[in-house]
Amino acid sequence: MAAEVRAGLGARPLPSLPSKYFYDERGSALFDAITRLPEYYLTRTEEALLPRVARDAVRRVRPHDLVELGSGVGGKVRTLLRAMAEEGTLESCTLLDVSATSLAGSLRQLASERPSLRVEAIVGDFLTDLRAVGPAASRLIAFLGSTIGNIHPQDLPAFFRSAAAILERGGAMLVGLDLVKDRARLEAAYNDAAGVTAEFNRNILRVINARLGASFDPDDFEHVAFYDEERAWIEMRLRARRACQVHVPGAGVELALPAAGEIRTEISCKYTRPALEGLVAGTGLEIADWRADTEELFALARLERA
Ligand code: AVJ
Repeated sequence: MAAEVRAGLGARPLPSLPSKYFYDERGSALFDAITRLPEYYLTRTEEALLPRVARDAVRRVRPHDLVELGSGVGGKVRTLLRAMAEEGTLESCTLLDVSATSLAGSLRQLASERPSLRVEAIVGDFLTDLRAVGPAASRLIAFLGSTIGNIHPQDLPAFFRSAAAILERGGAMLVGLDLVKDRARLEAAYNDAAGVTAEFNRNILRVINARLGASFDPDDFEHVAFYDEERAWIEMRLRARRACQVHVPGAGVELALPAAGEIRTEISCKYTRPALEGLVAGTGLEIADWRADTEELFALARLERA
């Protein structure tokens, strides 16, 4: 963490922080509140698509093993497990998430709901720690909720290759993707009227304070979120309301920000089917199914191991 924060805050012209550090206990609760906001169409649209897509994927792959990447606090894993149980294929499940707290909660819930299920939890980063997931003959990976949006498109082919490496032939990954759409709709989802996203954004500074002894005052920072149409991503930043000098002793960093100086805290990439096809090509995976809602707000893609 110290090395990542040092590299991020040292970047010029735009210092940044890795978005995975939003998710301490408070950050995970704030994100959970975001998923229920009227402006945030992503979660409810995906949840409406998932039962059918899950059933079709399970019938096609017949997975004994489910791996959920970035599982968070949601109930999506239960929809997938139910589909596997109904088809009689369910044996084991691995959850991988950066938040030990939300993993503990999911584990407790799964243990009480499915006492015979073999469950494993890995505290880790899906970009670097997929090798910690052991082999399985017939596996479905779930990478839902548009979490893929946090991966820089440049890094996606390597990520797809590492996912292909934990799948046998016929295994598959279900990916939830937020789709390119009009700017107003996208920007509203990241600038909610109740200010929950702003509080979520500022929470990353509290996490850096708590874990690296930093001296950020979250009240000194204003929430910024805008759609970069050329890169097809929402970018979130924190903008200093006044000049500030921040110490981050745990990372050996001194950060001087001028008034209105910005820190990038997240990218959230928006996709089209052709854009995804271009990034999947040659990685050992291929798009086997693509399902979107009628408004084409969100899609679930099934990528199969070729
Ligand atoms: C959890 C990465 C899917 O990008 O929409 C929500 C995080 N950031 N509001 C997203 C987020 C601001 C979210 N993901």
